[in-house]
Amino acid sequence: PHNHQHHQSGWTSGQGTPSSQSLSTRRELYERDFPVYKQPVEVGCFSLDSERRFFNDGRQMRYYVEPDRNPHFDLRDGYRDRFIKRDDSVKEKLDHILRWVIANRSKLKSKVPSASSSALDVDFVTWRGHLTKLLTTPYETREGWMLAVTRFGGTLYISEVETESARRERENRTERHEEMMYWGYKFEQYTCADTVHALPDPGGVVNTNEAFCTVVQTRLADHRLLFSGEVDCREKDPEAPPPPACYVELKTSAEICTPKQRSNLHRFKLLKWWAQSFLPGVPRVVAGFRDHEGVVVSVETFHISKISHLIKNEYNCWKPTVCMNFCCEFLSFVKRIATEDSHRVVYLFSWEPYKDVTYSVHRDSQYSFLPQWYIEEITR
Ligand code: 0WD
Ligand code: CA
Repeated sequence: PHNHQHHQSGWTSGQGTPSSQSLSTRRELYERDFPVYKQPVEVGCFSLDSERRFFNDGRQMRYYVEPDRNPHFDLRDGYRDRFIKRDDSVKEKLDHILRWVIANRSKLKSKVPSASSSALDVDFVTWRGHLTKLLTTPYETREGWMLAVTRFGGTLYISEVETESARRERENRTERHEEMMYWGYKFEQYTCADTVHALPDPGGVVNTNEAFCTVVQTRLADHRLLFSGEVDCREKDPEAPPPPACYVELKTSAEICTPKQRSNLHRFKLLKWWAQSFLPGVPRVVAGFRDHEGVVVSVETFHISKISHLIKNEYNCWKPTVCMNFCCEFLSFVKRIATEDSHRVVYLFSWEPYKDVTYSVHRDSQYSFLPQWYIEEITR
């Protein structure tokens, strides 16, 4: 019974010409069988400390401590006096991932003897968060994106560029919004311990410079992917499965009081939660539901593998297969467009809601993002 649109591509051609210079994001074009997505394998991890220094190890890993089903966590506590906020005007681009690659390149080296020394044996290197944005694009109606792509040594590097409107929003956040951004981190502090045997310390300082990131390898159809994502914590049970299956993603969300609110959680928030955790193979999200005063009043676990069933009864709901097929087509589009292999060239892919994905090409521009130290190290 599936599906007459199987071979219809999202590539459009201007004025009937056969060249395909843009990519449609219309949902109907991507409703077909789920593409092959190999089980993600953790190939390494790294940590960023309280001063945002990189370490090629898991020192910032934290351990999940199951809270009471109905806790009373005050998420506003410490916002004024025990909060050190990362400077989000500093754009780190792919730098941390590239440092990891340099430190671990033997794990990624091409097995083809004739390949150049910079060959990595993957097609794409990026942040998990950038892939999440691609997965949710067919359903996004508010925020566009810009992704810079450079082909270097045969590998395509994808790094986000902040849009004008995202910059405006960041520079004009209300005091309320600033505080609510803290709430998510505070919830982590209530539910995470620094060691297997310790307990959470809600009296400590929240420092958003600190991060533990997993690096995973997987394949989406014929696209070999290497990406990194920040992981909140892991199960502390020594019998827990190996990473990424022991990882837990933490979220906060507004308390649910009506069926309409539950429906909206399914239709909008679960899309983002599913996409973010499905990509690296994180099996569950623990959500803290908070009231308007920032007090967590209930906690619920969402298993990623069950989310597609949860949403099936929602009217006009998102579909995982549309997300994955769109991402896959976008990566094919990138491979087809970004052909010149040079660290000096950036192909800038741009998208606004209700429009097609378009691109422009930039040589030796402000958009170049592969650092000189990386070019030198990897071509050695
Ligand atoms: O340069 C950039 N434009 C970005 C850099 C955008 C997004 C992330 N990053 C970097 C940062 O170095 C950060 O350490 O990525 C790291 C996290 O990467 P990710 O896992 O690929 O990002 P994402 O899945 O969007 O976010 C995961 C978590 C968030 O948790 P919630 O529950 O809110 O989704 O990482 C945090 C946040 O806690 N986070 C960030 N941390 C630092 N910088 C950023 C950011 N820009 N965005 C989200
Ligand atoms: Ca989180």
